[in-house]
Order: sequence, then structure tokens, then C-alpha cells
Amino acid sequence: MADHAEILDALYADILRGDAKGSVVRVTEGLAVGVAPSVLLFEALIPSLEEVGRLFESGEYFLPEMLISARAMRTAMEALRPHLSATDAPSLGTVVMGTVAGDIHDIGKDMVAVMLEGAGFTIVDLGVNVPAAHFVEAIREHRPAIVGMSAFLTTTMPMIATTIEAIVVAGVRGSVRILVGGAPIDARFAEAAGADGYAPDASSAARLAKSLVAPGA
Ligand code: B1M
Repeated sequence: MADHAEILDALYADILRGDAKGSVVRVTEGLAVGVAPSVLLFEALIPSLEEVGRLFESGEYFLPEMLISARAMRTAMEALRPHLSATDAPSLGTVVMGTVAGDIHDIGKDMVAVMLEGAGFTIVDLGVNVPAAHFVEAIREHRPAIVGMSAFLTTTMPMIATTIEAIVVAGVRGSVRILVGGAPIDARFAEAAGADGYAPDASSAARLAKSLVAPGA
């Protein structure tokens, strides 16, 4: 049977060439030999997709390659998800999450949702390309403790500020904490947009979300 390093290398290669079935075989094999789910995620899946992004940027990959790699990543994540989020603890509160309008990237958002779920939150996932008005409706309907927004393109970053503004105008800003993230976002942008917090990755998003709902926060 393959050792941990061989499984991680093979999983990395599966995502790079978009082999969805292979990636599930590798995830299953990895879990069976005791590779931690977070190691499969952070040491194979995410670095591989980062390499896909680099190859796209340098013109070696085109949109179809990026799509089939993304599909393999999603399939692998489906196999991994139950192992990343397993908790029977009472909910820490509801998080309404979505990728802002104009943006259809969801892999990073979904990872944040999985980690928040694992940390004990109840997730209401609005999906991708979410107009500001849908965030407002969801706040009224679900009364979340936190609203999480993702933006992955420099062209959709401004929608974070637009959405927060819509939440303010609707008069519901005071009832929620707002957490934002996505590859082009940083802490300075998040603050200027009116968010309560920014996290660079899924595990720090889970830590920050917990601190935002801690008593006295
Ligand atoms: Co797109 N794409 N893409 N893409 N894509 C990027 C983002 C890009 C950087 C690639 C590149 O050029 N290097 C580039 C953006 C450039 C820019 O804006 N400066 C880009 C582009 C240009 C585009 C299109 C415009 C391409 C085109 O059509 N010509 C198009 C846009 C479509 C649209 O949205 N309107 C497009 C389309 C696509 C696909 C559909 C093919 C596919 C998306 C599939 C999907 O998501 N279902 C895709 C993919 C796969 C990528 C890359 C390769 C990978 C994205 C990803 O999943 N990363 C990406 C390059 C890259 O990221 N290296 C790229 C892995 C993920 C784990 O990381 O998404 O950063 P990330 O999420 C992290 C953190 O950001 C953070 O935690 C996550 C997990 O750790 N985080 C949060 C995310 N949300 C958070 C919320 C929080 C806190 C933290 O609080 C609530």
C-alpha cells in the first residue's frame, strides 16, 4: 500500500490533470491509511489548485483545463467533507454565506463553509453570484450571527462594499457581524468596505468567526 507522501503526490497530480475519479480513490486511500483530512486538503488539494491558477496565468492552461481541475477538486471535497466537519455540539449560531454578485467561484467559499460547520456553526449557503438584495433577505429570514462574503476576482471585490452598504441601508447591519475573504481581499480592503473581519483562509476564518461570537466580542 502507498505511503502518505505517495498518496499526497498522487492526489496533487489528480487535481492537476482533472482526474475526478482518481482523486476520490486517493482521498479514500489516504483516509484509510490514516492521513488526516486537513493534510489531504492543505498539503495536496489546495496547493494543486494554486498550481492550476499559476499555469492558467502563464498561459499553459486554458479555461477547460481550469474547469476540469475545479471539477476534480469539488469531487474530492465531497468525499472529504464528512471527515472535516463532524460535530454534534450545539450550534454557535447561523452563518449566511455567499459569493458576491458577478462571481461564480465557489470552491474557496465552500471550504470556508465546511470549516465553519466543523467549528460548530449552522451554515446557510446562498451559493454564487449572490446579489446584495439576497444577502439582505437572508439576514431577515435566518437572523444569522455572521454574514460571510467571498469575492475572488479583482472585478468583483467592490461588490463586497456594495453588499455591506445594502445591509446598512436595509437597517440590519447592527444585528450581524460581517466576515469577508477571497484571494484578492486583504485586511485593509475589508476594513475600508465596512466588514468586521477578514480571514485569508478557511481555518483562520473559522477561528475568527468563533472570536466574533464569543461572549463580550
Ligand atoms: Co477563475 N480566476 N476565473 N475560475 N480561478 C482565478 C481566481 C484567477 C486568480 C486565475 C488566474 O488568473 N491566476 C483569476 C482572477 C484574476 C483576478 O481577478 N485578478 C481568474 C479568472 C480571471 C477567471 C475568469 C474571468 C476566467 C475567464 O473567463 N476568462 C472566470 C470568471 C468567472 C466569474 O466568476 N464570473 C473564471 C472562471 C473559473 C472557473 C469556472 C473555470 C473555475 C471556478 C470553479 C469553481 O469555483 N466552481 C476557476 C478556478 C478554479 C480558478 C482558480 C484556478 C482556483 C480558485 C480556487 O478554487 N482556489 C483561481 C486561481 C487561484 O486561486 N490560484 C482562479 C482554491 C481555493 C481553496 O482558494 O479560492 O482563494 P481560494 O479560497 C480560499 C481563500 O481565498 C479564503 O479561504 C479559502 C480556502 O482557504 N476565502 C475566505 C475564500 N472565501 C472566504 C470567505 C471568508 C474568509 C476566507 O470569510 C467569509
